[in-house]
Amino acid sequence: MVNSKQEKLGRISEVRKNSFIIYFEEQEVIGKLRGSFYEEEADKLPVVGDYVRFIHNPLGDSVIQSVCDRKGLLQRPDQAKTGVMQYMVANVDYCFIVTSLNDDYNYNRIARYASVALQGGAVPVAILTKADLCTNVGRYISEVETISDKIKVHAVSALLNIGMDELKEYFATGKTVCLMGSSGAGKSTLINAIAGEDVMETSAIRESDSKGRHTTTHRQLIKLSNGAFVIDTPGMREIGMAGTEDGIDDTFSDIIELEARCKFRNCRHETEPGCAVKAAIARGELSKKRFMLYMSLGQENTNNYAKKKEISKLAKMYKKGKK
Ligand SMILES: Nc1nc2c(ncn2[C@@H]2O[C@H](COP(=O)(O)OP(=O)(O)OP(=O)(O)O)[C@@H](O)[C@H]2O)c(=O)[nH]1
Ligand SMILES: [Mg+2]
Repeated sequence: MVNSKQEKLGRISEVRKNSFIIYFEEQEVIGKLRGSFYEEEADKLPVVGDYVRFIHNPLGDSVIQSVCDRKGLLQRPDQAKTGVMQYMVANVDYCFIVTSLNDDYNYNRIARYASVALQGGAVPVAILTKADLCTNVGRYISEVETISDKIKVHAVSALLNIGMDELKEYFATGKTVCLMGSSGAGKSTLINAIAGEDVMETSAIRESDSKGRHTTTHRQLIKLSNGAFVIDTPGMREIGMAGTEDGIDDTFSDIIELEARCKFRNCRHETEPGCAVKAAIARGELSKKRFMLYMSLGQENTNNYAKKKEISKLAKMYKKGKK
């Protein structure tokens, strides 16, 4: 019988193959899951950023008893496209969508990340890095601002300390900032600049194709000296849509409002009369490119949902067959 008084509250800073690193009283302790954890659903297992209750063992492995209720969870479908979700990080206040102002910049990708962030309860903040290498920063900022009124945008150069002061408001005591984006975009460099010391390893991008070298290999939570938390993540090229319906709706909430004004409730915005979406496009109030993006993200999300249901049905049948 566990004496609940012995339980301590910590925060997961790293997930390893067979163990977890728990941030607790300014130190990091190694934790393992209590045995019955393995019967739980995958989304109940601890991820970086989770607050956990655990029995502290100063002499060896501590034992994680439970995961505290989450304020939010950032997730994505796995890259193998099997419909399985990958639970990335929990309890994030601000999701920095880090994009460098070179070939990495991609309008659609920022919208995808924003949908995942909003779905997971985080504010999406587009950080356009390497502003020192770009001559038309203003154009990029204006373009990102058109994606959604929910996205905040900043252009910075961590190397030349340009625009960095604007970011300080996000790193307030007790807040959690998670950085996501392509390898080589400058996520770890930005964290080092904010922390004022080299807490993360960084390395130059490849000269041949400007791509990063996947320097950061695992998700890592760091506590800054003022009590703010920051999570560095390995570079991701793409982020798929699955279970992201509310996040997409939130990103494109103006289009949702327009859809509600269509004459027919099931309007497909194609040939139907009284279509408020088409009228807004015709008046120049809604860009066709943005509307098409909204439609394609929604479609991808629906397809992945259908795939996930199909896979879980097959898995259930397989389990039954084995009994
Ligand atoms: N010119 C310029 N280079 C930068 C800036 N920020 C980062 N870099 C460079 O970009 C390269 C990649 O930076 P990292 O911080 O390692 O990139 P990352 O996003 O953490 O990459 P992964 O860990 O692989 O995901 C390094 O050579 C940095 O010096 C910037 O503001 N300006
Ligand atoms: Mg890195």
